[in-house]
Amino acid sequence: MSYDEGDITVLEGLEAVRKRPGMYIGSTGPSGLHHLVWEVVDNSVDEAMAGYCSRIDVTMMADGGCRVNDDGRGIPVGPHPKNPKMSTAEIVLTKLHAGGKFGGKGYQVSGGLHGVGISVVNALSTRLILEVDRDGQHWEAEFEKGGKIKRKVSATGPAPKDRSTGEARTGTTVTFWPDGSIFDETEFRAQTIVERMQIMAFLNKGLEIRFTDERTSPAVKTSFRYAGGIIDFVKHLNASKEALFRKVAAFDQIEEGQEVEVALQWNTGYHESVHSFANGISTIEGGMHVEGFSKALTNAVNRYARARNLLKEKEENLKGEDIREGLTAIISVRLRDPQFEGQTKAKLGNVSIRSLTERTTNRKLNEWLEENPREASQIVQKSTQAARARMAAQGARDLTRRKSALDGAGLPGKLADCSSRDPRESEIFIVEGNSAGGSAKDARNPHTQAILPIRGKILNVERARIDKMLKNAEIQALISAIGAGLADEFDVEKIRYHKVILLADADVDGSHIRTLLLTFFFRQMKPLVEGGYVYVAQPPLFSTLVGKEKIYLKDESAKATFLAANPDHKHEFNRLKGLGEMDFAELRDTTMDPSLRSLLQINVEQAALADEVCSILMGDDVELRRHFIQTNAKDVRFLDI
Ligand code: 0RA
Repeated sequence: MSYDEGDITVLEGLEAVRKRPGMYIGSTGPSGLHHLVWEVVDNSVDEAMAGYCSRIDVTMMADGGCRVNDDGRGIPVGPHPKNPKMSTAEIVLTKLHAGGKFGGKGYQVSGGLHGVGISVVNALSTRLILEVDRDGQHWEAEFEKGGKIKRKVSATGPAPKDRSTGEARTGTTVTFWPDGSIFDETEFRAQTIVERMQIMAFLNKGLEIRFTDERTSPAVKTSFRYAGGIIDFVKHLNASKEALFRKVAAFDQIEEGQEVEVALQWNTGYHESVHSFANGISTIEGGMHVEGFSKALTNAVNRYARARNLLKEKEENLKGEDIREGLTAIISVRLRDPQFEGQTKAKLGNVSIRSLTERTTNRKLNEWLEENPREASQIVQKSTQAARARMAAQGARDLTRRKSALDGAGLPGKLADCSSRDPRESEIFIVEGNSAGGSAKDARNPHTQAILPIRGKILNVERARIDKMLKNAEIQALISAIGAGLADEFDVEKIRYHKVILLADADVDGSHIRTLLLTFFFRQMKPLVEGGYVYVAQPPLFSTLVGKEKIYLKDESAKATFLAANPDHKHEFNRLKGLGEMDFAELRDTTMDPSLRSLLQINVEQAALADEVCSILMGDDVELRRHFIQTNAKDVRFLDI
């Protein structure tokens, strides 16, 4: 085969991709590997956005390949206008930056890997097969070893006929096998792909995206198609929550090749869940589109509230954060040349989109509020409550701060503190119930071990507003004993103990209180969990005598192991009752003495799970609760450690 000048620059281009794959796909880890799939799918999505494609099939093949098939017009196969010796399709697959945007009139905007094109996928594959149905013919080409052409584009027969219309079909199929000498791993993860395909289907109204995993037997099939687009996305996100009202507000606007689409609905919860996208790429750091939206939302709701006298003249404006409490929103924009900025390149920097999003939201949301007065007043009411809670919380925080300023005077009465002032050697036991607290005080080492008894079940912090939570005596005692503030103001440098140990019974109530406390730490003192300062004590269930020595066995399985190892054991097993009933020696030897006890260090995943369990178990949605307990029975029990 002879190469002309054009061919040589092509090979040099793809060689550059192989030399520095990170420059094109971010990394050679799992994220980079999946980027290959996104790139190919994005090309089909572009074809759908242009109005010519209604279905995309993504298949993970048993031999490790990935196939993406669409029913678009098919990549043009004829000679390329600027290089008539080559097929356009061949150029698309071998030349960098020759994606769908050449020729001018192709696409207005494009997703893609910020536009790197399928040639990057070809460069990073050991083999790639292109099939095109177009002009009544079926065309094929094959590439190997990082994009070298093996079979030139040629017609291999007629295009298959559409079953219902009898007409020749059109479309593109790209099948590729990622190069194991480039990627750390070449195995695609089904869940990663399914999640992304669902989001793509939400963002592209009416587009059907099907996923088949042929690596399992039988093959697993999933399919997504949303007639409502991002309206369905918002409904989906709110499905497990209680919506404030049924309607979803939605609007869009196209202007000078830029497009913005917004859908929003409130739920009765307190979290803000605003998701934004630019050309189908998630912008988790937000950016100009989110700024414009937030500003206009705050403005529109305040203006409405003033006009209807729902907000009195002397009252302050509602703050953005008050209005966004319980808000679920999708902001999706499309633009020609997206600028991704920020630490993880996930923040949209294009200033022009801020103005479009802001103007559109202002005008359309205003109209929506006028047309939906019942819902509008519910929004204002919820925002007003949030504002009140915010002011009350500020008051409560100021109070805690003043108290701790009085040097130690803020320590709760119930706390039996340790005498050491060195946090590194100090421990605090948070003990369920006063009687258990009493035994623990007897069993402790008063120099390094502090005891804080707490009574009954503390408030469920997930569902209570922060102001209510701060009024709770148990929570107040906890905050001042730990001594490092809370939420945004929590300063892990100030914690008074490097071990915060939860000590509760091994029964259902004990498990419940542990879950609640972990939720509180996860939500309000996250660095405490992240730093590994939170522990769960694990008092044993059994004791028995070996000669004169009392030994302890953690649970049924430890008991079984012990019996298997000591078949002649004659002594009875004593089932230890609740903490309150352990005598002081039992408590000391099993739970408090650092050389004998067993502690479980809690990590963020465990705390997050507790938080999730809490929010679902305490939620109002009975169906969801039942479903969760059924499907996660193991995890719920996991919290019974
Ligand atoms: C360039 C021009 C045209 C279509 C495409 C590219 C195209 C590319 C891909 C990649 C995957 N699926 C695709 N479908 C189409 C338009 C050609 C025309 O005018 O017919």
